[in-house]
Amino acid sequence: MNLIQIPQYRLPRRQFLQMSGLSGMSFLLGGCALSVFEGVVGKAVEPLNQSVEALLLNPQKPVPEFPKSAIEPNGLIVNTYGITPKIDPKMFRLIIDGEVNNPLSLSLNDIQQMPLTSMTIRHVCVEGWAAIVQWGGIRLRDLVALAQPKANVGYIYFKSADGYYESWDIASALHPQTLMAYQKNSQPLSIDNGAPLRLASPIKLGYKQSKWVTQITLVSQLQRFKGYWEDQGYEWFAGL
Ligand SMILES: Nc1nc2c(c(=O)[nH]1)N[C@H]1C(S)=C(S)[C@@H](COP(=O)(O)O)O[C@H]1N2
Ligand SMILES: [Mo]
Repeated sequence: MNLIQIPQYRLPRRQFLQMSGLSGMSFLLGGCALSVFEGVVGKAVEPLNQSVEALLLNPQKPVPEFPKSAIEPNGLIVNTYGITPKIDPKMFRLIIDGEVNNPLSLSLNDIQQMPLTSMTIRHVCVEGWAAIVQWGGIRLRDLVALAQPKANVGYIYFKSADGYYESWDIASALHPQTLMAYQKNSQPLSIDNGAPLRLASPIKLGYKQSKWVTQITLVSQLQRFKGYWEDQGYEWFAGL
């Protein structure tokens, strides 16, 4: 393995937002602010070409979290584009496949045996609302490591039981606070919020955070279909 020291690619943008006084304001401004940011810093937020091995060996810096006292118990507004799927937790399997040496089919029990990570973060919906939520689940990076990704992996697709689909850059997917969550505010996740398993991360807008995830596919290239909202014109990277 040819390992080089990877710079923290998110840092310049965070510094920019802090310096410009825009940090924390962006979520209030909704979609327009995002396109302004795109114009100003858009290129800076695209991930550098970091190898999957380097990202697994050198975790990125975590984003500061909120204290538990900041949780807004009813803050998260259910936002589902279509019909809410009903998944029998006993029948549920999470498939991890694609460019991996060890494809996986995991039960909910398998997933809940893995180390539980809890984080209190802000969920930001592009429609102009935000909420501080606590999520509990497993780190996506631990799942990806178990599947043994091939060196050419650069992107990751998420398929959901309601037909929703998403794609992320591998650096964001392997961020230590990108979780496959099965708890919200210390309770089992509700069906409306994505049970049995959903994405949760402080580094991406709400629409990147797929609910009812049943399949995770690692790929080398971004495909023609990028995501349910992205394919209707929403920004793909959607970083916070
Ligand atoms: N499968 C699926 N995941 C989804 C969505 C959806 O419609 N289907 N909506 C997204 C949007 S736009 C947001 S803001 C969050 C909302 O999560 P919540 O419904 O748990 O509040 O889920 C995201 N994940
Ligand atoms: Mo959203």
